[in-house]
Amino acid sequence: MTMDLFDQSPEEPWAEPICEGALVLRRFASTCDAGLLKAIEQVASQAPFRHMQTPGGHTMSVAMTCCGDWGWVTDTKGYRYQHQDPVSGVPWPAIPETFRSLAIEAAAKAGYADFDPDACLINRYLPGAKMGLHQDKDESDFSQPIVSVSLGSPIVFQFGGHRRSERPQKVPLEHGDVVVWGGSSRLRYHGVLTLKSPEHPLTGACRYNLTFRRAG
Ligand code: MD3
Ligand code: FE
Repeated sequence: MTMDLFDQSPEEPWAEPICEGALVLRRFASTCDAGLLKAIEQVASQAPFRHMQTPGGHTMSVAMTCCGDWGWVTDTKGYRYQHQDPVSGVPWPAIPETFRSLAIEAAAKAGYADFDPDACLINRYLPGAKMGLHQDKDESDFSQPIVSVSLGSPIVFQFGGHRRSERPQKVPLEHGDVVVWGGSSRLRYHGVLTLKSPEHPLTGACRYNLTFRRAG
């Protein structure tokens, strides 16, 4: 194999456990990054990114869209999964095959051989966007993991405990990192610190996060 200082080939992925049940697969998505970004554009052309309202009446700084049988929505009535995009009234786009195969492969690496996501939430962070500490508990079966994929600008992820008051640990997440959150980590509080403005060659000053879930 030839190698030189200008070689742009991606690094080999490696695994880092964060805690019981949570495994980071560093750079696991870096070889399929361009295809994932193209698929995000395709989903967003049918179901555009929007800033949803929290039940408390605040507008989220993170823009979101969904694909799959179920999409996660929030408005003044609360948080829930539903089959239709509330903006257009039509069903969410299907989960692109590039998304699905990556999520299933990552879950299998972490020991979840039968993960079959029916929901994918796509978050878009521009500089200034953040996500406060919360739990993901709108899904029906907490024995199923959540698989998250980070693309574009790096951020600092906050990983807390089972109570909001527990001080979170900081985990930097970069382009291509995939995390599988299962077992006793599944209901831990988590969030994302404010995106600064580091540019990524493929996305500019933008970060996307895909989360694959079994909602129904
Ligand atoms: C830990 N998204 O969409 S992904 C979310 O980067 C969300 O956009 C963040 O939290 C983001 O709900 C974080 C990582 C993540 C996702 C789900 C988890 C971590 C998790 C569920 C349980 C524990
Ligand atoms: Fe979450």
